[in-house]
Amino acid sequence: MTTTEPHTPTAAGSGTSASRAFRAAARQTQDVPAERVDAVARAVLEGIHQAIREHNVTYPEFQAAKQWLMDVGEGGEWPLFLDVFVEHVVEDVAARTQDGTKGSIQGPYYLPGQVTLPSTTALPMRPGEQGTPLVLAGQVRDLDGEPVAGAELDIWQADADGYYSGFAPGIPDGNLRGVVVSDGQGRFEVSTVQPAPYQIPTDGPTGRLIAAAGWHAWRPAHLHLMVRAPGYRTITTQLYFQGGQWLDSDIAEATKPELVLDPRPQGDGSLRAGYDFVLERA
Ligand code: MBD
Ligand code: FE
Repeated sequence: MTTTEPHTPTAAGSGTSASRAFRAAARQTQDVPAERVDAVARAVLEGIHQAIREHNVTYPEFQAAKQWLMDVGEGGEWPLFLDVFVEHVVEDVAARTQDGTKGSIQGPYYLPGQVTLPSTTALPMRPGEQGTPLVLAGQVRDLDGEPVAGAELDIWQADADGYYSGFAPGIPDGNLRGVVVSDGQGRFEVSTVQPAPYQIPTDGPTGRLIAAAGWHAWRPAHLHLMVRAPGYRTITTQLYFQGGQWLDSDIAEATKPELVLDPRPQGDGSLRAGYDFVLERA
């Protein structure tokens, strides 16, 4: 990182971290058959050709685009860019064959291997962690309504400033991340803080595109979760907050009405939200 202010996150810093996390993740490498590469790569290129013809793209514009694409790679922002602007469509396609709780995009800031926590617990937090205290409580069930005991809720979220541990400097590793295990009745109760909306870093190439196009750079406040249990299909999803800013204009187009929490003030300044997860058999 080149910043002289160690506590100010930079696009280059979080982009580099997100690229490193993506490369480190164990994931399916697939030998994609030539027919499929041909069909999909051809369609992508045809889409680009079509846009050039339709909008009379000039040589200077082509060279500017080339420069920008190089900057995205050098800034490590491909995970950010693709997850913000493309992943929601991949998720839509996957959702066609998915039952139970709705999924949403994973995004660039998941880190595996977080601390395992009991069913009633608090996410790891700094002393005096800023933000409105929030409790998320509910039950994991299968499609027949039977409780799923020992399900893992792998939770990660931004803090009250909208920053993720592991990607922004100055936040302890594992902050606001943890794997909560449901009890014998599939129940869980997790104490955390209300996350802030997330702003795409404005100082990197993705942010420059957003500004150049006159778009806003925001995702509504959200919690990320993977819910998994042996024999069940893992759900990767996000939960949002009723009435939250940007809920109807998420730049990543990853909200769904079924995924919106309705947290109730508890009279002591804290919020409590209920949410039940439904898993389908693998
Ligand atoms: C995020 O926090 C996020 O969830 C997604 C999908 C993209 C960028 C930042
Ligand atoms: Fe996020």
